[in-house]
Amino acid sequence: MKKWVKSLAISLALPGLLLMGCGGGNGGGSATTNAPKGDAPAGVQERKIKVGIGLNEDHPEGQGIKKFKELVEQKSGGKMQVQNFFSATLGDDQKMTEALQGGLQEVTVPSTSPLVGMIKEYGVFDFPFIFNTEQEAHAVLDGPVGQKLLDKLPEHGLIGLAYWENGFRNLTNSKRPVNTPQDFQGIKLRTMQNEIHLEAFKALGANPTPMAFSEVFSALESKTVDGQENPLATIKSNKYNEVQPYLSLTKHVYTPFVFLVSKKFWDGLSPEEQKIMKEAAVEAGKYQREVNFKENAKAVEDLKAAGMKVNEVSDENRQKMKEAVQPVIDKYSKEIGKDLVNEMMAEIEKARKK
Ligand code: KDG
Repeated sequence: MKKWVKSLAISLALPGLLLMGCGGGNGGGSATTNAPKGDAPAGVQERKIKVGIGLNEDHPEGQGIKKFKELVEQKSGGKMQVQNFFSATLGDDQKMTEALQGGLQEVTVPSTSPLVGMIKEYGVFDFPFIFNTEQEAHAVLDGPVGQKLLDKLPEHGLIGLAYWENGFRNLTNSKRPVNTPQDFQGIKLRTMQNEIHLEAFKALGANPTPMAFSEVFSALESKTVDGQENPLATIKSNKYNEVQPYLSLTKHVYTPFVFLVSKKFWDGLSPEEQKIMKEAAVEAGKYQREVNFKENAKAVEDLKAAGMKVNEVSDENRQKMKEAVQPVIDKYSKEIGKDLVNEMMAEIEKARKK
């Protein structure tokens, strides 16, 4: 595996808008640039906040937690100090989420997919081919459906403050371009640890293997698996082009990130400190979505320039893929609850009409 230079976290931030529900390695070292301690608002005391993500500092999510750091330190007069850790320095999503539940870490921002073992309703975001645009996804996440799912976190020792954006997932592999469902046949595919993804790719004829994100590059390099699927910004940031000749623009699933805070930590904060955390998470999330959209828009050309053979999947073939996975969507719609699924589909339809 190419040695990554795990750089130190130095965060950036800008003030933004407050939206309800909208919604990564410094080599283990702490940020070397902390906002100077100024006049802290009343009700704010010295706090240390460890933020860990699986993605790299150069990824839009890394940019997002750097912005979060600056916003929190700015709003608290430097009293609330954020320490960012990138590239799974603090462990993979599951380990960091458990660390929040145990009060050993304060913040992580994983995809919602690994949470479905704990909260099955998050599986609605793993249904393939239900969103056509980021705007549709934001309408669901920032509306009543997204909030209902955030409301299920506290009973698991977690507080969800905002949804950030991982984005539309695309397929890379070392075997062939994938245009039709038949092209998936026999591809050993790494997936997130999420049963809907596993069953959907089996229905398409692939041979899926669940695996933590931090193990993906070495599994591709050693040919343990033939392929993986992730948003373009992740494919680029993690240099999958070095071990994956083919990129197929399937846009098969839109994955959100969810900004998680340890409930043990959260419950010890004053109302003023909680307000600072919430505003910073939402404002940084708005910024992160913008950065992510721009990065994903330019990543295809960058990955082509890096040598990947890129194929667009036609609408007709995406429809055939959707038909192949429909039985999986039907099965999990029943398991999750048709009311929530129907509410989400209605939100999508409403967004489409705008
Ligand atoms: O910590 C990084 C993961 O949350 C995110 O990249 C998940 O998309 C993901 C994957 O493929 O594991």
